[in-house]
Amino acid sequence: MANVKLVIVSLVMLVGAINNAIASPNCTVTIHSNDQIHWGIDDIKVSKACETFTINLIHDGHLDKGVMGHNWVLTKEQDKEEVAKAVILEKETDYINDDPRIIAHSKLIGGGQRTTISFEVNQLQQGQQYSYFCSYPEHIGLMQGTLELVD
Ligand SMILES: [Cu+2]
Repeated sequence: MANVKLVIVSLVMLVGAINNAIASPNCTVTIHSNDQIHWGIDDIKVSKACETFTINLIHDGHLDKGVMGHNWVLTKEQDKEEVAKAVILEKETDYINDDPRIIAHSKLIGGGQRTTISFEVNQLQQGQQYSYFCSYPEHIGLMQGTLELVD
């Protein structure tokens, strides 16, 4: 009888574990970029259930970061234009400055490289529209997207 109870308890735990696996949110996005100033994703939804969110940025091209660099910069939608305009001047620091409106950013990479950036999800507010873009000069027009916090 004790064995039957043990089996039942084990089954209940197994079902619970499977449910958790199904319900657990995806807290990572992989973005591929290339030499054509393009990345294949223009909308990211971040689940409130994520503690941190991770972006894997991959540069599938061949050109050096000095001529075809890509990075991933996150701001509020309304801050995007001003932040992007200012960082274009920051060649020495790979087109990033210490503006507190930059919520998160990756490093600048060139062809054949990859980089990962993680940020705390509790910095984001629901109902707020966020934008991400590549801050390399002239890339924002083709390399940008929206990000929002969802249930
Ligand atoms: Cu770029």
